[in-house]
Amino acid sequence: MGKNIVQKILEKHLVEGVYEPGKEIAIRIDQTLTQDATGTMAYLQFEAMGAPRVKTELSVSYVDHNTVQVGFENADDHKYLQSVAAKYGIIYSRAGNGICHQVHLERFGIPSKTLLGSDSHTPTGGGIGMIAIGAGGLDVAVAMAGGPFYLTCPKVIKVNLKGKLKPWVAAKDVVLKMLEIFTTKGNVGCVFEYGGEGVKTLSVPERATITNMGAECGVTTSVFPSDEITRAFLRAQGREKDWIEMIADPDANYEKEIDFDLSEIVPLTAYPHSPGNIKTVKELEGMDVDQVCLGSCTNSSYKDLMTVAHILKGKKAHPNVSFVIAPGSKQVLENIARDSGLTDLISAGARIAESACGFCIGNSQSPKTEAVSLRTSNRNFLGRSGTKSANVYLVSPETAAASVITGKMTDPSDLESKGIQYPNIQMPDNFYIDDSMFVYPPEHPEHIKIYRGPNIGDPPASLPMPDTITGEVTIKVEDQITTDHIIPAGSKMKYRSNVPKYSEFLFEVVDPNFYERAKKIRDSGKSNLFIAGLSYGQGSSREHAALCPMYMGTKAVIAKSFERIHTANLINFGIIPLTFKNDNDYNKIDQGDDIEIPHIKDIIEKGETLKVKNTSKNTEFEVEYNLSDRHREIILAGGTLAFMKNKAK
Ligand code: MIC
Ligand code: SF4
Repeated sequence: MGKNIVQKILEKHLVEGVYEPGKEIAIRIDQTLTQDATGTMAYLQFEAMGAPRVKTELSVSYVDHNTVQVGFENADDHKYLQSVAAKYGIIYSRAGNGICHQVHLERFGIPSKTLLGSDSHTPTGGGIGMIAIGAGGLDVAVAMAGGPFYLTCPKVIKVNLKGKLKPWVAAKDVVLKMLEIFTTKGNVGCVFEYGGEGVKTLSVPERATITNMGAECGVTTSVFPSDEITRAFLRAQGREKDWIEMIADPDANYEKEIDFDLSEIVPLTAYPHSPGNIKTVKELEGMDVDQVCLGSCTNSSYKDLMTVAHILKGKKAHPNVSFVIAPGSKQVLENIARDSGLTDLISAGARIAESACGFCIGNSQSPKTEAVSLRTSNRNFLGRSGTKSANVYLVSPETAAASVITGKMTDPSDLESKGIQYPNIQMPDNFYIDDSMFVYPPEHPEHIKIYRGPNIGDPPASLPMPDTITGEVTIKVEDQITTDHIIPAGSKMKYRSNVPKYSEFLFEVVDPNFYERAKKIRDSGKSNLFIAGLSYGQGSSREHAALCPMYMGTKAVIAKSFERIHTANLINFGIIPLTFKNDNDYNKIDQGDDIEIPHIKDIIEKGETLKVKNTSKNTEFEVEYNLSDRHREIILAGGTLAFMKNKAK
């Protein structure tokens, strides 16, 4: 039986277990990436592990999230990251060089390698034929120290692309269609592998848009073959030597296969407040638009920006629309400047923001109250834009451009009736390349002192699992609670290195009184317990969604189901993810109920049935835990760092 791409790459990197979907395996990681918002904690944890230098083939530390620098905190963190990178053999990508995923694709991605990144959109690298996976910072720190990455051996779903996109339809519309088909839940443990004749019609940045937003479906990663198109992209990046062919065998086996006709796709949008809420643009046509934001790691490539530049050439942004552009990288910005696209965009009235995450993470360009904001980014969760009452719609660059002109949600194919032809931008044969914003580590780092500003605190220590958990339900939440609900980013993100301060914002968007209540419960000696519905912990890789609850004394979360990265983060910080055996028990428990989980330590050790007592209601229900032996030991020790320390003794 032939092999698919996922199997080929994973088997080559396997260090523990056997390749069998559903079973835990461990793989060697060739490359890592971190970004500043998750990076500070990842490197503090890396330092705590005591490794003298990173052991990967390549590790890069990007600064792209917290670049607004209101106050000293961000700049302090940047300096810390730069000094750590120099000391431990990591390439440092300075603020202004661009968004980690876009830059990594351009300068470092290599087909058939493994990449682990402390950001959920690391699967962008799948566009170039890598197995690129998002994880919590602690898992990335372990990989940098030479440890393997543990994951559930994935079920591979083949997406057979045929046909060709029509003019005015984009890769963004393809992945929005994927979200309509697969939704944002129920895909944990799967990988999307793209194949078929249609693959040849998509450039690497288009493929990367599709793999990037696979994260919104909750899959472990998505991957495209590495073919002649990949080779041409690497050649244009001056890196043809990095190319290697990576295709599935003709008789490869898959868990499931779906056919996907590119020529049938029409412009789509994800309406508030989930990337899984899909409608056609036509259905919403005519809706007034207040803001249009172009950029983010999903759609900020040369092709994206040049397409918009050509559509807007000689046009002006509608007076009611605030039009913002954050180019994905310095390379993109420089190339569109050299090819005159930047002039057309500025002339149309674009507000040019830094090459960084910017608006996407809500740390700038928050829209007005109740605004309609059209964004080419990947997430439209409630409050993520920084304005809770705003309504964010995710769209393609083409739809964004059309709506900039009209001031209304507009299907871009309507532009033809206004005399605007589809630009059909081709990828350049050679990009203008300047790597001067990377700082390479010295060979002899002995003299380097790590800079620690007042914003940097030590990661809090966790406690082992107690014999019995005695706690109170601090909060009961519904289905599809994202990490943006659990701990907001945006303007609060500057406290990532200061866990006590950042914890004050837990669940802020859901319940502003959460922190005070949790503090009272913790100070009374009880544990804070959370109850949740389906797909808890969707979205980002931010480990603070587990780390801050750990700091508040949380030892267990009970949900109907969990998402992959968040599950791993909970375990890393000694919090046990429990699922209801009977989903109906969710309805029988309320916020404020006193809960006891008797003999939890003993029961987990023995792998026996776990029961939860609701002492307020005098009821009892069963919960399940799906832990490998290694997970079990980590949970009992109180988290991965404690587990590693115990092992080293
Ligand atoms: C996001 O898009 O939500 C982020 C901000 O990039 C996060 C990482 C973080 O919270 O720092 C992600 O996607 O993992
Ligand atoms: Fe940055 Fe947005 Fe991409 Fe996250 S999704 S890495 S915040 S651009």
